[in-house]
Amino acid sequence: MENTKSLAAWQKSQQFIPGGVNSPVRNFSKVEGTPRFMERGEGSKVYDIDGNEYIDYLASWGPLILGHAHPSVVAAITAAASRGTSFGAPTTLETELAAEIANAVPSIEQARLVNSGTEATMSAIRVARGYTGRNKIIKIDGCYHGHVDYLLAKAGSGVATFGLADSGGVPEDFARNTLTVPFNNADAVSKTIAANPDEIACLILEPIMGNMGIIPPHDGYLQELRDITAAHGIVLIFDEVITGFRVAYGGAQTYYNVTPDMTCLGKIIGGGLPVGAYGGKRDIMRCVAPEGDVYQAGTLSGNPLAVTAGITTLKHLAEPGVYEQLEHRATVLADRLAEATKKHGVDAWHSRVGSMLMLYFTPETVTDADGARTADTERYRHYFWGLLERGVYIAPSQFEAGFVSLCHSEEDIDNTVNAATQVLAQL
Ligand code: HOZ
Repeated sequence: MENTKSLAAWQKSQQFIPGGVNSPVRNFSKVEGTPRFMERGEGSKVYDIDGNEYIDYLASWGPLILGHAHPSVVAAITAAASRGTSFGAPTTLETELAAEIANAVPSIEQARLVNSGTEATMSAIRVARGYTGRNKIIKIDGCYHGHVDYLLAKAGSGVATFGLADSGGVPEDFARNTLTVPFNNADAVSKTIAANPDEIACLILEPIMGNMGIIPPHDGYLQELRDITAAHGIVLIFDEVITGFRVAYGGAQTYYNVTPDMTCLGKIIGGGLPVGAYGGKRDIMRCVAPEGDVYQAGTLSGNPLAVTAGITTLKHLAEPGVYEQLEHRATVLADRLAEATKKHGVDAWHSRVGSMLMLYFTPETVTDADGARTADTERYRHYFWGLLERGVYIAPSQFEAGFVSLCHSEEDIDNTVNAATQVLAQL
């Protein structure tokens, strides 16, 4: 496969951008090779600057549930741009998006729109601390909540990909109030609360882990967390930046029927443009300035282009049958990949919830971050390159997720399974 233009582009980008990329895992260093520089996307496909076509399961790391350059999203953004790209003053579009989010997500009565998932989690935790008057927080080993200083302790995604315990540049004092426990272990949460009585402001987690591959919660785990946190006046925050509007219109909290106190969103609600949101019940959200004393602000927050892309995307997702179609396509893909690994005697654990999936190269069932860390990343590297060379683009890390969009056709799934079967035969 031709990649001379990507190679030249990467050599140049490395002169001016650290690692040549604006987000670490894009750099391909853990799968060793040249990152592909993308030129355009259309539906289920992306095209790099050398003219190669790929069936895309990265989906810009989750937002593109409608596929690339969806015509109505593009038309809506174009029309919005012609009216002005930013006002720094309220627009009715922002209320429309916040209202639709409140309508869809059980825990949200009010939401603040921000520019990224990182801003959403950082702000939600500040609100939880302001609301409770407590400092400590509990996070889950392997959950990734963006690059907030004190949330980089035992984080997933790029931090896990690069094998970092945490991040440089974060003073120990900043992370002192972050207590970490394993996923799918409610006892560990109870013990941590018991050891820190009346000191925990919030427990934040991805209800389905999506930054160590895909790790679903055990039956009853989220409800146990709900009960424990409620009993101790601790704010339960679901980071649904990945799962929001992905596994169900109302997110994982609808899928599992467990309602947290606060929710963080991003990705899909921006339809491929930068947006995040955090929200909760009114008695918590009234802590936010100017009503309350918890400060949070942003020049481009509620940006009309991003909000328009989000509203248009949500309108499509609200149509009947959408989530059934996603579930069906993803199930067929995951089942056929499982058959292929079995046929070729490759030890693999296939994880899937809705249209999110990951294949781990391990014979064990993965139930937490430690389990995910046992996966054979060298095998994943071979699998990744084998697929890329056959025109299938998946995350360049075992510790990320794959996404099926509404644009993936049966032919795409067939071609993907055929490519994977060839690669697995050679592993
Ligand atoms: N940490 C992000 C995915 N989990 C990576 C985002 C990106 O590189 O675009």
